[in-house]
Amino acid sequence: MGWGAICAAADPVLVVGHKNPDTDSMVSAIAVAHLKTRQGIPAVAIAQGPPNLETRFVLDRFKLATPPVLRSVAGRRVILVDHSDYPLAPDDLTKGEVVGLVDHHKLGGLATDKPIEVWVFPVGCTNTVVARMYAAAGIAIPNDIAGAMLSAIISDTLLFKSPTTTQEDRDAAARLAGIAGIADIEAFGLKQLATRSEIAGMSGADLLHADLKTFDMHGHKVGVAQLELMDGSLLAPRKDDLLAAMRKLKGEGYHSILLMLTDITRQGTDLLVVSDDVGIIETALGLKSPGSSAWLPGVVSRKQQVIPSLEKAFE
Ligand SMILES: [Mn+2]
Repeated sequence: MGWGAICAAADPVLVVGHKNPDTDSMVSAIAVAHLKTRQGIPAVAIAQGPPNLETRFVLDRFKLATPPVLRSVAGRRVILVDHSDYPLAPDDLTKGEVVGLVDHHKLGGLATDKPIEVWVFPVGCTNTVVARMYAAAGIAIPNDIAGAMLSAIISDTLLFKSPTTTQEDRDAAARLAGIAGIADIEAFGLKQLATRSEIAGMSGADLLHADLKTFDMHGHKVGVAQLELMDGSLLAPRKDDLLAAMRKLKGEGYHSILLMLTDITRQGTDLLVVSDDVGIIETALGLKSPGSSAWLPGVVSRKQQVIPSLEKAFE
């Protein structure tokens, strides 16, 4: 083993969430890094981008340090959180060594040379899985991390309204709120989710890129972005602006760009589509009115209600 390898082995494990990090990705990286370090495996949280407005609110509220932006993991041991798809992972992930996975999404094609620690459960939030890891390890969750983990569950489940929500998410949230001293989860959650509506001053491109995930669907590059607002009508005047940003992004080799404008209060999504083949999107999602925009009642989850249908349609 050369010096490089010896030094790399002594470096802390990097814990990283997906590109365009959201609150769940950032906080699960922080919480898993803390747990691993407590278990005698030095680990640090990193991120593939800066925090969004909601995550900024959460990190400030619980006085947690912002994970540094680090997009290269070559030569490092890595724990992936909140994703296992290569397009969402650091670009040079295959030059590092994945030693763990903590997630609540479909498996995204991750391959490893050695056995790894895997914690993947079909629950509403990665931090619900992290809560399970702390319980299994018999390690207490610090107050500040518990508060942020509660926020991540609120974020991913849209305050328990998303169809991805499970009883375990609710139970974990209640326990975490107790540790963090949050008496009224509903009031706290509404205040947190309101930060998503701070769209004034953001350009169409900023809004599109705020929560954009890129997928490889059977050889087709498909981008699905989502904006979740308490009042979706705030975005109505921005549609032309958003469509222009989507057309521009599509020029970067995409087959389709979808933008979900999700209205948390009305529980539905206004879907904007720019595609080489609008027909395939319409068929996949059962859109009735052809065109660049359609209202999808009851659709609020990208992961559960949009991605699987798209994957199937592209097969
Ligand atoms: Mn998540």
